[in-house]
Amino acid sequence: MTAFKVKATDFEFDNTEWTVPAGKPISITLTNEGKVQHEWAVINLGMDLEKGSDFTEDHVLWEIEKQDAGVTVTESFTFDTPGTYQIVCALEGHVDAGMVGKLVVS
Ligand SMILES: [Cu+2]
Repeated sequence: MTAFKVKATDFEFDNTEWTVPAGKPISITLTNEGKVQHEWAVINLGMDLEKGSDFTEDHVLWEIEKQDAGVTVTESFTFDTPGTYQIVCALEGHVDAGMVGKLVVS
């Protein structure tokens, strides 16, 4: 299984681009090294946010839900459709503070 790790701090991810194969389960480990809650959400293709206030739950293809400070979780998901997906932490103010990235599924 393809696996990668993401560290979230206040207010960025330790990487801003990840590349994974389509159609295979991907294991993603999120560690929150910040002082406030963070999440790692994959936005549906064609629905990229320009600003955080544009966000609704309808934007989310899949996410590792918000985690408390100090917590590490591992979850897995299969991305069936190739494309470049926007990644955000959609908690209020975090997109605009810089918690964005992209996931390339190829
Ligand atoms: Cu955040």
